Amino acid sequence: MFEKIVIANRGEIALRIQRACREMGIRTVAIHSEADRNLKHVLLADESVCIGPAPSTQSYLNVPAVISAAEVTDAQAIHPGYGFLSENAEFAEQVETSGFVFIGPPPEAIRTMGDKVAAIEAMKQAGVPCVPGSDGPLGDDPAENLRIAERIGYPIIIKAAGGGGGRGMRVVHTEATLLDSISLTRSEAGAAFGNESVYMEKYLENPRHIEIQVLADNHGNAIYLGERDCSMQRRHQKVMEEAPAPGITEEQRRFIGERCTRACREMGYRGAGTFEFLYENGEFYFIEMNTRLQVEHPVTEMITGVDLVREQIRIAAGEPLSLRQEEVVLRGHALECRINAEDPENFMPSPGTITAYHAPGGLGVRIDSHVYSGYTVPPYYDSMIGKLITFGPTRESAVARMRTALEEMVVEGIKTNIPLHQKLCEDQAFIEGGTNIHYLEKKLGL
Ligand code: MV4
Repeated sequence: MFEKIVIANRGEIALRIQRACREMGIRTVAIHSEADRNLKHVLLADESVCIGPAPSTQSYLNVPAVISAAEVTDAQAIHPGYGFLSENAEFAEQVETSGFVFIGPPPEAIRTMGDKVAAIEAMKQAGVPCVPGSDGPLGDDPAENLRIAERIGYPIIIKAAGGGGGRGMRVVHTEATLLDSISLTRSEAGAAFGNESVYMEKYLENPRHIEIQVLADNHGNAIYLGERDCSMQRRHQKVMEEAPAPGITEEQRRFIGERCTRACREMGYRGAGTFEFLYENGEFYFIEMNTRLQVEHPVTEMITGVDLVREQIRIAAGEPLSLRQEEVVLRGHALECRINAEDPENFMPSPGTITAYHAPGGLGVRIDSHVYSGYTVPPYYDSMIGKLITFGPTRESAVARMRTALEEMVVEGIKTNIPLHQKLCEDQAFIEGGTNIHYLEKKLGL
């Protein structure tokens, strides 16, 4: 096992990774920007290295600076967390050519999944259900593109192969606007991702967003750890997540889970991964794969009892998965509210000093947060200041515990979206469960 790991991230996830390392007897190196000297995990780290100025392009995204930190501290591995360099295949490759272990999938898997056309092709090969579409990038023949759209049936969606997470897409309702929309999406994709490749899919009008968590090791083992429902979102930012997804049967879970793990084995995937699906009328349709640990991983941990960060580290060190598929047992229900430093009315970021902080607690309440009284939320990064996770034997009990915990939680000095979460916890459609990806935006009147 590794003796020392560099945590190439900040905030709550850096602390989450540090906690896993501590439990495993691994020393931690915190790397941080000039704005992050007072981060909780930096103060708790065995060693810390300042790698640059506040803007992330000059610190957390600076590949040579991150790798140098591993060199000067004589660490063996680098955990990228989520965001920043976590899905950068060139970074993963450079970590490995510099003689360190990248705690994540092989660079080649990151690269394949970063190209959405290649990702869909790999999934179709492995028998993972995908959205009916162009089966490859669109060419330049207008007549052919009109024929493809006709075959799929309107509405269709044009997506950039280099996009993902809601960037570089356009919905087309009639053939009148198809060719212009393809041209527009192409040029935007070229500018944004340096890749003009675009593809077409049937546009699903009212889907839910359900994702499958997988783990795969270096010994040919791959397991699925159930699903998460991430449909409660605004402008592609998830607001609340839960596991399991309301209404998904054991049969559906096994059907889709087995296809995901088969895909992992066929691709030689290694590490933690998430298969993202749209779910509509009882069917799953693959859209993208995330090759990193995700923000919402705790809801899966709560219902499975599996420490996903620990498994990531074990896998990267060449150890086998610590459990088999038959040992994955889903129990109870978990919810996660993302707590953001933002105005609950207009969603504007609200950085500043936290003058008072009281975390809720009790049975089935988990807080993953790096903040404390006196901590100043810097304006440079994501506005998420923590995650409030509740667990209970039933969805109802998890919701009741969430209401109690939100009421108990105190964050003063900055604005937070806690009032929004409180409203959601009283919302009849949320309480029933199973709302689609448009529900929150409609409720907010957007
Ligand atoms: C779609 C879709 C409907 N039909 N694809 C947006 C983010 C990216 N991961 C894929 N996205 C979508 N792809 C087809 N064929 C609707 C969305 C979508 C969405 C998906 C998941 C979560 C939130 C979303 C919000 C708007 C649109």
